[in-house]
Amino acid sequence: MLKNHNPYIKLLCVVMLFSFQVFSQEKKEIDQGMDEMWGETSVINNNIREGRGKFFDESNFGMFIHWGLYSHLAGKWNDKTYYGIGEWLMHKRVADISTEDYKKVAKDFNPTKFDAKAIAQLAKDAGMKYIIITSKHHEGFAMFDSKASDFNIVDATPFGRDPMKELSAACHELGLGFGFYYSHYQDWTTPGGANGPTTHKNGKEAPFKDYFYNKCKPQVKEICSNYGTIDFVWFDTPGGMPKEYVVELADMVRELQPNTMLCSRIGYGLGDYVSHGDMEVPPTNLDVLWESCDTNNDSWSYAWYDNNFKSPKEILHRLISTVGRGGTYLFNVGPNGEGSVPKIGVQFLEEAGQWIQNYPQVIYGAGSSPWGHALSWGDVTTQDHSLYLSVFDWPQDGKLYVPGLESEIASVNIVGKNKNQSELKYNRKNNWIVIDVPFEKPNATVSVIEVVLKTKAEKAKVDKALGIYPNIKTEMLTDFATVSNATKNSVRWMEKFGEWKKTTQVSLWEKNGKAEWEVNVLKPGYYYLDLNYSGQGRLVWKTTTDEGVEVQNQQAATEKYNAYPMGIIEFKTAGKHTISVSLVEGNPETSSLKSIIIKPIQ
Ligand code: JFZ
Repeated sequence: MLKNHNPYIKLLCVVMLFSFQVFSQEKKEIDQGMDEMWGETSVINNNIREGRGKFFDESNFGMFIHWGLYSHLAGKWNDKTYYGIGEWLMHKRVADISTEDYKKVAKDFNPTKFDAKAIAQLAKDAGMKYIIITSKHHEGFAMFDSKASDFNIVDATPFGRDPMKELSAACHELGLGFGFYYSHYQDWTTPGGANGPTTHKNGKEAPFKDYFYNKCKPQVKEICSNYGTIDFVWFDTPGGMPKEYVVELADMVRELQPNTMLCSRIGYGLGDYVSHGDMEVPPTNLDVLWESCDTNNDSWSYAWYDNNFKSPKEILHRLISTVGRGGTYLFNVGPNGEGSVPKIGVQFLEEAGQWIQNYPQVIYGAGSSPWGHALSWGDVTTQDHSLYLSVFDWPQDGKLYVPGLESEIASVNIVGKNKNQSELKYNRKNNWIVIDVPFEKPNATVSVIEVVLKTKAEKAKVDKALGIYPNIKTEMLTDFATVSNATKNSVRWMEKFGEWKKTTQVSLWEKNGKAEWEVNVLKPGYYYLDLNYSGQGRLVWKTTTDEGVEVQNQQAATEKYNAYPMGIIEFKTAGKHTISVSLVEGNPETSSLKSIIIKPIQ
């Protein structure tokens, strides 16, 4: 199964394949339906940063677009709203629309407000380097001119134009990269497609190969032949697709578009980079080519009720942290049935883009954080000799604390200001750097401090232990804990349909079970201690330090993770310490620890 010996890829694969766990019966049923479809998508055999991989590796920010017939339905069928990811509306677990009824919808789809140039310009203004758009999603409707199937936007709708021709041209004109999403395994309206009709119109059985040779392969040939250079082909949900078909598809794409990048969701390790689909940034650095796809509100495709748009600051936070973890951020918008991108989403993207214009060095071509994880006030990206400290929570007391930085420093300055005005004073305390910063934040959204080192920044010498800061709280996830006589695993669950949440937790506590963290304390003294966990009834937890300090308390528990105050913990001396947590009373199976939080007392 695994030809690649990179331990991160193996770890990812193991986590993805074996750790799905869910909470309620109803959720379990739905999850299994969707899990089956994913297949083995976290494995790649290629990990190329030069040649065709260079553009992807350096861009770090792209636009994803989910747009199709479902955008016209907008999450509603027969006057009923179905909440969750809108592009799944037709599916039997959502509105359960028949193929016949769904095909009729095309007659009313007329996105006259679609303006390819405006969308490409939006991507460019947002600081994105390419666009990847759905050419055909699971429901089978082609958003391009297709000879292989007349269930497409040119032949089946009053619109009659090929918007993909317009968008690919607009991207090429603006110097943006361009790529297609294509659902290669699932096709819910085509005989033989996964989750689609199992017989042809004449009643004859429809095997997968009929869909593959009549539609999938010819359509992929079309998208790889008729739209100029394609930088990405983003296949999705390989599920149980037999390997020989995936190989045949990959070979054809490589021949038609030798410079295209394939994401891992093609299946069988045939992709060039790993795609994470969790709508979130992983906690630790990954040393492979990878991307995190995320959406600007809750659904991927347009839904009439969904206006929970991520703020400009949230967009920047997720983008910078993704780059800090060594990845690329693919951020989705969902144009509506008329073809336009919802206004709030546009505004927030433009604001994020204005910030990036002032801080391009923080994003483009930037390397990962030498800490390997986020810091309590923000995150770090690197370029040559510079560490860029992006501060999301600006300190109130004029001090920015940087834990464990052991490399020699040439200078520290505020980015975005005149060089000689912006140099900052700093001093070393143990292995921390304490930077004197202005009380007023230099940038209203995200301020950036540049630490110029005497060595290459990505390879800076850093003590990776989590810092306990004098002026900001630190949440320590169980991802960073060493666990003994208990089980650490990754759990995923859906909230709204198709909206995945994920966390690492420690449960199944045995005798002497504990989760232990190594921390780096700058200032000795008292701190508040909270524990974040789920469980049943009331639980008693005990937290101890290497200095013999003990905090034990009882609090309530619910099936959702929640943070509860445990009391005050004391560090008697500065420097490295260990903190360990164990369960004293409560169901050892269901009591699940997610993180511990240490807060300075003010
Ligand atoms: C898939 C699609 O089913 C969905 O409609 C959307 O297009 C999304 C981008 O991709 O959903 C997935 C697939 C894989 C994961 C999560 C959602 N995953 O591996 O975590």
